[in-house]
Amino acid sequence: MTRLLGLGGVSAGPLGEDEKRSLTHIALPFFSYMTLLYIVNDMKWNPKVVVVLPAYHAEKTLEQTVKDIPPGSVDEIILVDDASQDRTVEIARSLNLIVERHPLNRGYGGNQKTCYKLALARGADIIVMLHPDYQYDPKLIPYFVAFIRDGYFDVMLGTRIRTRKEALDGGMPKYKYFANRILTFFENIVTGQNLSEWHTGMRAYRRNVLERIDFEKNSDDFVFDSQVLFQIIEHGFTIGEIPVPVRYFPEASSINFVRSLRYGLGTVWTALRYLARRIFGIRGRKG
Ligand SMILES: Nc1nc2c(ncn2[C@@H]2O[C@H](COP(=O)(O)OP(=O)(O)O)[C@@H](O)[C@H]2O)c(=O)[nH]1
Ligand SMILES: [Mg+2]
Repeated sequence: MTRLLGLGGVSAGPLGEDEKRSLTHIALPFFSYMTLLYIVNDMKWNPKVVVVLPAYHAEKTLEQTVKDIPPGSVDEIILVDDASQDRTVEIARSLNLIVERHPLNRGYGGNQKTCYKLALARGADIIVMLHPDYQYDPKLIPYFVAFIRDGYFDVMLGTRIRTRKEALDGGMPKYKYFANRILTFFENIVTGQNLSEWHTGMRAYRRNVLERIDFEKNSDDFVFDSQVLFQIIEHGFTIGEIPVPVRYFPEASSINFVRSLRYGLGTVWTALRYLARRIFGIRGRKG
């Protein structure tokens, strides 16, 4: 062995006392430390990441959405089709997604219930919910996952609203923007949170969140999303936010004014029930 470790220079032959000491004092601790680092790194949590796509008439946008999910960033992709009358299921199968189909239309909340049940049954550790309408940027999925995997938050929300100009220039209809701001202000006051928006469609959950909250009790309609957030807060889970660029185009936004209004009123009702539980300790259906 070349005696590089020796203090007295490089020479061949048996090790001297100084060199033996260097070996035991420097080389051994160094290699033990490196081995330990390697083992700890290897033991780091390697969660099973499952993306769920609650789909309804998504034939035009599904492929693009799936293609933008960074390769290697997720383990499985599940699509639940809510009895669409277009080629959503056919395209999903051609993309090798795990596909489940509702024989009858159940609604957006009902669709998510199936999504989460399937993801949990398949052993998902982190579940990312993404609309297959190519509205939210799927390339950001690894950031959602990292915050949960590294223990910062239990739930991550993608926020579309940083400035009014950006949201409106991006194509968010004015009435949706203002309704979102007013509802979000109200929901923050009621819960003591400081979320920039409560109505995003891109979210990620740690497994135990979905196991603990009773999402099955929630509505089958859009208000499911609001009910889930109140349940999450009631259970004391932490929520983080990530800015997500969004696109608005006809296929990415199908909810009309009347459905939005119903969603808004349902959200206010959910918030009031939460408030009543907090103030009066009223027991009842959570959400
Ligand atoms: N399951 C189900 N999903 C629906 C229905 N209507 C819309 N969606 C889905 O709900 C999500 C949000 O709707 P969208 O129109 O994009 O809302 P917006 O982007 O907030 O204007 C989309 O992924 C739609 O595919 C429905 O009747 N049933
Ligand atoms: Mg949309």
